[in-house]
Amino acid sequence: MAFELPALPYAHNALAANGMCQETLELHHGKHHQAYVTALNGFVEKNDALKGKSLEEIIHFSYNKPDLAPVFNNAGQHWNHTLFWPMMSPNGGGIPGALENKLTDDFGSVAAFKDAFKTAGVGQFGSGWAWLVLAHDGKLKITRSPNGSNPLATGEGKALLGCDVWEHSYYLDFRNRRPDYLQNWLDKLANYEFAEAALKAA
Ligand code: MN3
Repeated sequence: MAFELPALPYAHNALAANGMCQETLELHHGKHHQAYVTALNGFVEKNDALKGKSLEEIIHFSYNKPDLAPVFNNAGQHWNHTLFWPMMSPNGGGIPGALENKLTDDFGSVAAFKDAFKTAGVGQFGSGWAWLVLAHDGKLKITRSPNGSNPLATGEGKALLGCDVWEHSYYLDFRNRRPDYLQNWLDKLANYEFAEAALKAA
């Protein structure tokens, strides 16, 4: 079974009023994410060791193996983007009560959580991701990862929110202003309902 591009959970113009325009989503989903899926399928076709493995299995199998770096990067990016779309919402930015309590317990305040997340995203040199994860000790934690890596690969915990800080994610809307993109993402785009549901399911 070849991997497939998942449908966007909203229209391409649904996030425009919140700071992510239609053209960004058309290119990011239809071209960038599709390219990762196509490349990954090409690698699987040529490598019997990858055939029949789930996406998660391929990520674990290829992590930290230099000869499989292109496989890892494309598999990781397929996993990351599959989560990224539902981690945003046209009604984003509102933090439900249980998650707000947990953020306050573990970071001191919602503002401190946002500052830490933003710092991670700004501090990721070059391309990558900023994450809110539920770590193995039961605490929420901020991590960042380069390129196609993610908390699944590193074992840092369960991803509750992930923000793509590759330039293709924000350049049309924010040009070079990554800090402004991250602040807007946290305030208006992030789907905290998704994060709370993932927290409760953990
Ligand atoms: Mn991307």
